[in-house]
Amino acid sequence: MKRRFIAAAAQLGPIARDEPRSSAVARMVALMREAHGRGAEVVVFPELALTTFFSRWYTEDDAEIDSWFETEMPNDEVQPLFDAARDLGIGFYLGYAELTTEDGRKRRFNTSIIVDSTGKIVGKYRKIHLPGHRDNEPWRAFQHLEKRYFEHGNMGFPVFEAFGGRMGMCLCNDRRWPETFRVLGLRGAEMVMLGYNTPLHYPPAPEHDHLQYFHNHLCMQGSAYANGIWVIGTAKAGREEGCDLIGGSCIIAPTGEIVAQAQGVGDEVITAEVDLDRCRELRDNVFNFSLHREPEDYSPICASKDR
Ligand code: ING
Repeated sequence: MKRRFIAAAAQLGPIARDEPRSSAVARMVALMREAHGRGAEVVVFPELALTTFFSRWYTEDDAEIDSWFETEMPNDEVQPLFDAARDLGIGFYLGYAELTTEDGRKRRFNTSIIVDSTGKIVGKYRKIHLPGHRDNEPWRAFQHLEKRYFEHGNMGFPVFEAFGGRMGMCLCNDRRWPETFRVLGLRGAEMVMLGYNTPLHYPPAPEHDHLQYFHNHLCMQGSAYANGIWVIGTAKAGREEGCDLIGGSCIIAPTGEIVAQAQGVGDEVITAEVDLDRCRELRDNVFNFSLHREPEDYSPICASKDR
C-alpha cells in the first residue's frame, strides 16, 4: 500500500443500553461507506464501539458483566463490518470488550484490533492505563468502573506493519500518558489509532469539566508532535444513558496540527490525507531520538509503581 492515503475517524453518537450490537454495527457500516465515498482507506472507530459504556454502572452480577463482552472476534454480530471492509477494500481499528480464557481462567480486557483491507485481524492491543475505580462509589453522579471490569492489558504497546507503515494502537486513558506514545514512537510507530469514551463530567475534579475538550486535544497533539507520529482519535460521543460524553474526534499530523475535527456529538465521519513520510520531518530533526534523547537521565520514568 502506498504511504499516502485518506484516513477517517468514524465517530459514534450514543449507544443505548438496550441497543443491540447489530444496530451499532449497522451504524458503523454506514459510516464506513460514507468514509469510502470520500476516498478513505483506513477507518478508526471508537473504544468499546459495540455497546453502551457499561463501566458507568456498578454490578456484581457476573452474567450481566459478561453480556457486554465478545467471546470471539469476529462473531456473527460484527461480521457485517468485516464484510463491508473487505468489499470496500478498507482497513479499520475497532474497540470492544474482550472476554477470553487464558492460563485456565476467565480474563476480561478493554481491547482494540487493526483489521486490514482483506478483513484479516493484523494487530491486537489490550488497554494498559485503566482509569476510574474498583468499588462502587455512590457519591459519583455515575461510576467509572474500568478497574473493576477490565484487567490491565498484558500485550504491552506493540507496533504492527499495516497500511504501508508501522501502526500503533492505544485506548482512551492511554492517550493521557506520554509514555504510551514514546514507547510506540521508540518502536517506530508512524500512526497511532485510538478510540475513547470520555465523560464531560469528571467527578473527582468537576472544576476541570470545562477543560475536557482542551485536555483531549492537548494530550494527543503533544504526543503526536513529541514523537513525530500521526494520531487519529475517535470518540463515542453525546448524551449516552444520561451521561454526556465528549466528541472532538480528530486527525492530528506529526507536527501536532489538528488537520480534521468532528463538529458534533453524533455519528460523524471526518477525513484527511495522511502522508506517513511526514513523520521524518520531526524524527530526523527536532525529535531525532538517537541524536538528542538522553535515556540515562530518565530512569525515574521506569521506576516501579511504589516509588
Ligand atoms: N475515559 C476517560 C479518559 O481517560 C477520564 C476517563 C475522563 C479521565 C476525564 C480523566 C478525565 O478519557 C476512559 N474510558 O478512559
